[in-house]
Amino acid sequence: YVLKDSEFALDNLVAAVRRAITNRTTRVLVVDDLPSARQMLIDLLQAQQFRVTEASTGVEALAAFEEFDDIEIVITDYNMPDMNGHELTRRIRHRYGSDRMRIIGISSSNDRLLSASFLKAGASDFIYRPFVPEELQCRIALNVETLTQLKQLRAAAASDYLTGLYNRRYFYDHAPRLVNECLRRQCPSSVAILDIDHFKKLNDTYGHEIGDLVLKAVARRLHALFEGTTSLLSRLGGEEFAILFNEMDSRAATMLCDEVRIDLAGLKVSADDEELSVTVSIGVAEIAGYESFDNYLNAADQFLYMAKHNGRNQVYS
Ligand code: GH3
Ligand code: MG
Ligand code: MG
Ligand code: MG
Repeated sequence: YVLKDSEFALDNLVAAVRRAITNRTTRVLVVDDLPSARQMLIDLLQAQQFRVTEASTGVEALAAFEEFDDIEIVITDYNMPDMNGHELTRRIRHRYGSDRMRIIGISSSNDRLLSASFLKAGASDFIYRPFVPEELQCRIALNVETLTQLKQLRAAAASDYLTGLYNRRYFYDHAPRLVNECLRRQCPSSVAILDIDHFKKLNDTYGHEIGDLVLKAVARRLHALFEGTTSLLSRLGGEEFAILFNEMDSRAATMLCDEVRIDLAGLKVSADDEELSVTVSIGVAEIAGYESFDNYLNAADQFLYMAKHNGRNQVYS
């Protein structure tokens, strides 16, 4: 499950938890050349509310991944005419790790080594036919549970606890890849660092909890401003946020950042019986070539320093 850049990390967390409670959305791909064997699996899975896609050959199975991007569990037979279950497993594994795709081998062969060789080929599990339905159900449930736990871990690792925005780790993991995609298409991209002005004073005057309220309000507003765009927003830490602007040169990003600055200056945060407001300073750097991503962040940081030095509440690029 890849977190979409436009999605709010907190929403993903909620979705992951929701999916933990119900397996209704899990899609299972059933691969078996024998129609009756396939149908038996399908009936069992559908009785359990899984969405099922079927394939009668390895080639059909691989094609199913083109059609459905939500397959998370594959149950595959061993003996099939075009490619056997091991080969299919290896090919699927080549594209999807076991943290995103669970593959369960199944066979009526009495070769006792088949289970081990399936696991070696990359399968997550194996079932010998004939099986009792409960065994299939338990093994599927365990594999769904593993996937759900991994999703929750990924969502938690990607999101900032206070604001629910993507965190620094997520930003550093994903921004360089997005930048390289832009550069490959010869599109410009820019990166900005936004920092709240005199935030320490706000903390000192009103207390840390009010400071947190303001941080959350700024984060919520930023999220609303960038939701559904191709920009990647994150909280780097403290009162600092980073924004990657895809397909935007420094001029466009600077103009947009100035609108953001003005918008945030108009934000009112109710705290006790006061209405608080803050200003922000922003440094913007254009990403011009395949230098390390850190260099561009440093450049944005330098511009931020200049915006502060020049009196704050401004954008510098
Ligand atoms: P400048 O205009 O130069 O940016 O000044 P500043 O006071 O905003 O910057 P400085 O780096 O001196 O202080 C940042 C403050 O942010 C210090 C720290 O206590 C506070 N801070 C960092 N993280 C959090 C947080 O999660 N919650 C709260 N309430 N405060 C935080
Ligand atoms: Mg077969
Ligand atoms: Mg600050
Ligand atoms: Mg700061």
